[in-house]
Parts: sequence; C-alpha cells; structure tokens
Amino acid sequence: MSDTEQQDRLDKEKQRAAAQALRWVRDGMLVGLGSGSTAAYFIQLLGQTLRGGQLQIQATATSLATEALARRAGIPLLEPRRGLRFDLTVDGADEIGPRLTLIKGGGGALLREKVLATSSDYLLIIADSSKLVPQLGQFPLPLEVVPFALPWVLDTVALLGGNPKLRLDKKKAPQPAHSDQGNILVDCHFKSLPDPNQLALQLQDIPGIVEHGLFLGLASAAIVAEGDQLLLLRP
Ligand code: ABF
Repeated sequence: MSDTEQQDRLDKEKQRAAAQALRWVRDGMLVGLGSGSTAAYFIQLLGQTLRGGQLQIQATATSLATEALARRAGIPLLEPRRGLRFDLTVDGADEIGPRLTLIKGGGGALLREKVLATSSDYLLIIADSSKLVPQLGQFPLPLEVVPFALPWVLDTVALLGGNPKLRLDKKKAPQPAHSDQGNILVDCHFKSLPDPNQLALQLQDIPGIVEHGLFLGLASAAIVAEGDQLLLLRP
C-alpha cells in the first residue's frame, strides 16, 4: 500500500470514529471540543447536526484552531468560567496504550486539552487504528514549557533519558513553536515508557513544565476505527 493509500485509509478511519462519537452527544449537553484532525471531523459533523435542529448544545474549545473551526461550524461557544464542567469532551490522541493511557499534544494543545479532560464527566477519545500501541512512548512526549525555564528543563529531561528536542514552528522554522499560551513546545524521545505514572510524577516536579502529554486515568472510553470495524475500548 502506498503512503497516499495508507493516509487515505487512516483518514476514512478518523471520519468513521468521529461520526460514531456523535451518538454520545445529547440535547442540552456542555461539550468539550478536542483538537487535531479527528476531532475536526467530529466538530464539522456536530455543526451539521446543530444546523439540522436535531439538538442544542454549548461547547468550549481546546485550542484557538478548534475555536475558529467551531465558530465556522456554528457551534455556540462558552468562555471558561467558575464551576464549568462538561458532560462530554471528545478529543483525539497521538497514542492509545494499555488501560486507555494516552500520549496527547502532538498538535500543541495539551494544556487546554488536559484542563478540559479533567473538567469533564466523560472523556471520549476518537482515533484511527494507527494510534493503538502495546506500550506508550514511540510517539515523542510533548511538554509545554515556560520560556525562562527552558534550559534547565531540557537538562533535567535529558537526565531522565528523554532526549528532548525543541519543536520548530512549521511556518517560521527555525524559530521554536509556541502554544496558544505563548509557551515553548518540547518533544521528548523516550522511545518506550514502561512506567508512565512514574514519569508523570517526575515531570510534574520539574519547575517550568506547565504541562506534559501523558493523559493517565482520564479517558472514559475510546472509539477506534480499524478498517470497517469500530472498536469501543474502555480502561
Ligand atoms: C489532539 O489530537 C492532540 O492531543 C493529538 O496530537 C491529536 C491527534 O491528532 P489527529 O487526530 O490529527 O491524529 O487531541
């Protein structure tokens, strides 16, 4: 199968997973909107459903890109406020490991994604089959880092075996990429993560790391499309 055929196959899987996720949305829900291409399909389909008048919801986005997409789709948006909890958040992932442990943040939205994930009663992950892995870590683990702290964070993560690399801005390379919050994005090449819980605790102790891309114990379920099959996975 050529790369193009493989990408087409995965893209169809993303669309299938996104369409299935619509069945979790109920009238009147407060919905968290994820980032990435799979979540984008979900947002487009959700917008169509709202325009059809079949249900009414309000939503908050996990990135400025998702916010713009949601506005174009006609989805009513809520600003962050005290006491705001979401009935359902639908989001993508870079890797889905055992017990629905996740690596997220490949798109740079990990901070807002984790804020919404931890403020949701139900976090539904949607993905193509390439995201399922027997062990996390092949995908570089994203970090969001305060600019001032960057040198020391890179030193400490290197000592942990993370081989950290600055993520470059796609349009302005070799300038570093920045998150929606203006922080620096770093990708850590651990290769494999036999104990993600231990690493999460170590990363949380490093001053200057605003957030890391390990989402452990947060996903309620995952819809993974594999060819014509739809897998519903639970932790
Ligand atoms: C987002 O979904 C990010 O956490 C992650 O990088 C992305 C996965 O990308 P895609 O859905 O485009 O494969 O939530």
